[in-house]
Amino acid sequence: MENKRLGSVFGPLAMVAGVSIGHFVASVNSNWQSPVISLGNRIIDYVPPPVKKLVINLFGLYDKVFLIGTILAVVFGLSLVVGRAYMSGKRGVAYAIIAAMSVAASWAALLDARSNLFSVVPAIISGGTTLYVLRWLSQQGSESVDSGVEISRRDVLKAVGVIGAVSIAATGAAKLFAQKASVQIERIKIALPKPLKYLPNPPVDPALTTPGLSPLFTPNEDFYRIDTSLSIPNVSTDDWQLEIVGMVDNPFTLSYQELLARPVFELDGTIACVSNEIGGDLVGNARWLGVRLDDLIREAGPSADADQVMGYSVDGFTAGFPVATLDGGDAMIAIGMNGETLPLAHGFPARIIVPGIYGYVSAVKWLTRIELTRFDIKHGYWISRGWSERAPVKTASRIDTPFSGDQLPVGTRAIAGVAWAMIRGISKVEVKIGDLPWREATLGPEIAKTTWRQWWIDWSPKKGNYTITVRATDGDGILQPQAYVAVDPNGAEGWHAINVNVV
Ligand SMILES: Nc1nc2c(c(=O)[nH]1)N[C@H]1C(S)=C(S)[C@@H](COP(=O)(O)O)O[C@H]1N2
Ligand SMILES: [Mo]
Repeated sequence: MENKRLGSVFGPLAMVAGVSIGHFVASVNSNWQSPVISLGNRIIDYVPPPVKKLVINLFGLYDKVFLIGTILAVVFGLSLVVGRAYMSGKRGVAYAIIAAMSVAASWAALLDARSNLFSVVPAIISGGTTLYVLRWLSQQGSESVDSGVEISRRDVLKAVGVIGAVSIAATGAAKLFAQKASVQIERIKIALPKPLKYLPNPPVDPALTTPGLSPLFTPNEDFYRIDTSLSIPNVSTDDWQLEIVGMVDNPFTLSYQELLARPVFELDGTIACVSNEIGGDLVGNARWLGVRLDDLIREAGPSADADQVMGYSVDGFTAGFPVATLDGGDAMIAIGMNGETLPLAHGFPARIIVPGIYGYVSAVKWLTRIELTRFDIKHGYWISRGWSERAPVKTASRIDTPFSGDQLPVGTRAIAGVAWAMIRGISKVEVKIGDLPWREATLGPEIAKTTWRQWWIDWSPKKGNYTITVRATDGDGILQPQAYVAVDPNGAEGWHAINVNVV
């Protein structure tokens, strides 16, 4: 095999070894991050909002897979160049590219929220490994060329390379999983405190008798997940703490045990993502358990000038909402979700839940700091990216069943769905089928004004094509606006309509 072609094998092999070693090294310290993940996080930070939107639209929930895939593809491309340059004697080019990649990964690591100077270690070891393996492979390669038993030697070499790389990657992954598992085990062992007063048991769920209707409470496994984090932060409660700081007279810090020792209450609350399109499913309802946020802030003695409560995540995400929201509201630091300790994906050990405000300006997961500040001083993560500073949840309604595009047999069925207008509540839902007048739907139980409400009507259609539209009226008697408004900058507006064919 000529040298350049050998380089096309050695370069990628060396890079695989480097990347997996970097991954592995990162897993030994919970504040370090795999270089590929760090780079991905920086891309998420800096990519212009229109590009981000395009990717999310194109790949939906797979946007992160796409991002990581793209990074790996670029790394692979560079590794080809590195290998071929190295094997054709242009070692300087190979060294320069590897060094540049190490520097880029180090820079990405230093900008990680939990970084310190040592956070560059995985990136540097990653680059060093790549170089070392490349040199080693090229020495083996030249031996095989010299000795004239090229083919078999080369095959053995490949096998060694592949097996080595795979085993290293496996070790790294195993290490990462082990770490995640330890936080999972810690989480499972936690005994949540009991609320002073339990909320009544939920009523019989109408979804049990209406196939296709969303359950009143969304199971944790099915709950939508939205965050900017490429890997779910594994936060051990041992080194977690919650600070209450900023424009307060008595800043203080709570450990997880201290947080659990405080009085807790239950809240039935629906949370929604501002990016939820009309008819979309970035919304869910849960019974949260947590500590009253207004009590904590009162204890800290907030300055009268502070008008914003800003939450900080361990991953650097921030979101702020008006201090005034606390008055008469049930904002909480949630530690439990639907009878379980808060799941890792939903912010373990603690997150903020503020009824009636979109998640991106309130619901900080993996919470570690609450700061009293001012809107004219600090902006949360999404504000500089073009989203509104204040974003109360807009009234919305959704048809869950039937599904748009369905072919349905003739017969009686339910048209059903959910409507929400946290914290105003829902007073009426109406359904329009074709040209017929609006029909008022039956409403499910109102367990709280902070939750969505299920609705349904019976329908016995003849054959034909039908457009079905839904609209809701909130607890203040205000009808959901009909005119379509896009999700940015502060939430979609418009009536959800579907088309079905009865055959
Ligand atoms: N740390 C962190 N918290 C976050 C976010 C994030 O990106 N990072 N996203 C917010 C947004 S936009 C929404 S809609 C909710 C979603 O909460 P869920 O994933 O539990 O459904 O979390 C909020 N909290
Ligand atoms: Mo969101």
